[in-house]
Amino acid sequence: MAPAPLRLLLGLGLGLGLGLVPVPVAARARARDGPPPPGPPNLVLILADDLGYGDLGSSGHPRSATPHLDRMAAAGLRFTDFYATCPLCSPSRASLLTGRYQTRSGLFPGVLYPGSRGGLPLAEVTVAEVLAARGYLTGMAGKWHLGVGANGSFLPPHQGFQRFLGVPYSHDQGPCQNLTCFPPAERCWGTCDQGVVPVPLLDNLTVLQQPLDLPGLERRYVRFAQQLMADAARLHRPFFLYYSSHHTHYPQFGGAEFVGRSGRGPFGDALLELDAAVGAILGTLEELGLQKDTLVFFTADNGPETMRMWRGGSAGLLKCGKGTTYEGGVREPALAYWPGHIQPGVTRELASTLDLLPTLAALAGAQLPNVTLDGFDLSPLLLGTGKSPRQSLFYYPPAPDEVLGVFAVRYGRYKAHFFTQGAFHSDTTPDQDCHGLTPLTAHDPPLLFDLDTDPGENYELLRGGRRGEPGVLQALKDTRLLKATFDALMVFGPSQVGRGLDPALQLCCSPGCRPWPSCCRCQ
Ligand code: CSN
Ligand code: MG
Repeated sequence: MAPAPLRLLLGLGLGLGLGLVPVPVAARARARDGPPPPGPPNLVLILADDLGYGDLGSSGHPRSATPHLDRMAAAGLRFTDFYATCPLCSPSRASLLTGRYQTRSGLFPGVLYPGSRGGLPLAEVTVAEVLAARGYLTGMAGKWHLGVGANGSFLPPHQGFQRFLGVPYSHDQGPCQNLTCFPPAERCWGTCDQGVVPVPLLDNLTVLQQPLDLPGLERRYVRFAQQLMADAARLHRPFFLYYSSHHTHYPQFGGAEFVGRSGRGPFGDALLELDAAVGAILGTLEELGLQKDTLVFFTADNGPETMRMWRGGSAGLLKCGKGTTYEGGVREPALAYWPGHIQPGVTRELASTLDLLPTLAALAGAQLPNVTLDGFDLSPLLLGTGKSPRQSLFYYPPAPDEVLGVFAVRYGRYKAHFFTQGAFHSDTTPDQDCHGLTPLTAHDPPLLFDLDTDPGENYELLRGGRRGEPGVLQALKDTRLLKATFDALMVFGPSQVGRGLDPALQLCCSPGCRPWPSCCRCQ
């Protein structure tokens, strides 16, 4: 039983309609007009890596070549206010796949490394498991970054994915001077991580290549995706494809037909190859006649790594990037495309990667797991029959702390920063607030911004001329209450990253070879 002050807070929070408790998911959602589709829809979730809010043609980048994503944006629903739950990879992906903040599953602090003992706990229920239980053929291509474990016990085949082709972590988490990033023969720029095994490519639980061939990687992923879709069509089964590209994470790479073609340098070339993969997936759906039976959703895991300068992404008009709880760290492009079911348009409703599991489950008519979910069913928003139930969003830093709690709260148009901290990933921007040497700072009262009139978080409300506006003091009260309530209710799971490293857990294609780890090489 919660203590009396907490119960009061909770009552107030719920009474104010602050939306902390997910609404029950309706049975199968249907489009308002037209006959319902013959069966559960196919679901394709495409995730980019370290892609910024300002990186797509449709989000205003003057030199990005993203014709297929722009086509998805024009013919689908484009979100302006869509958020990841953490400005780093492993925590963000844990939330995406479970519909729960990463603090619950223990995916913190920072990210997993080759040899990490931890991983996404098997007791967590992933969206792949939810959909597999509903009869979906499930497959994943690309970057996992949720653990390897002894005998690969944390890998995707143990988390609901019936087929897997991909890499267990980031492609900079191995010695990349051994990798060819830009064909015909240019080596990677930079050195990446030393003293660990070369980065492996896995076919389910087996090492297929070590080190992986980066220029040929995206093409392999596309072929895997096309095979999965064609097999499902032949078997008359609905499918769930999680296409988790390494683009546009450092170091940039691309197939020969993309290098030098974008007009935006190595980053643009990598993005061009990702865009072509999206085009190939949409093309295959068309060939199979599945376009109107398939929802394709596109977003990214975290904001741009500006420390890579012109080789990194762009948050556009948003402040800072990867590693920070400013908007640039977590607000992402997001597109929902489903011809005949989702009307073309733009939505300013608040939404998050947390909402994907409940939304996809609703569309599939699948059972929700019997756990605390932090996501909401957005299917009415997608299908044009309602609004987003989400009113608030909580921002955790890469290393969350039970005492400090969430760093920032978004409620409606307002955002309050209770703590801010720079990040090395966000170095080199002109704004010093973003940088790695900018220390953790508490703000009381919080820094308050109106994201509708000031998405760049430039003009603080309480210390500026807008303190007297009626909404401003109310927003201060609301965000304080939301933080207190949310932090009091959050239960941190044991830290998975904190379980440390066991070098023997690093994947090696020739176990027992010497000199380890550089001998782990097989083609
Ligand atoms: S991430 O990038 O995996 O996209 O978050 O490749 O925070 O220490 C982040 N990190 C390697 C990385 C290390 C990454 C870190
Ligand atoms: Mg990332």
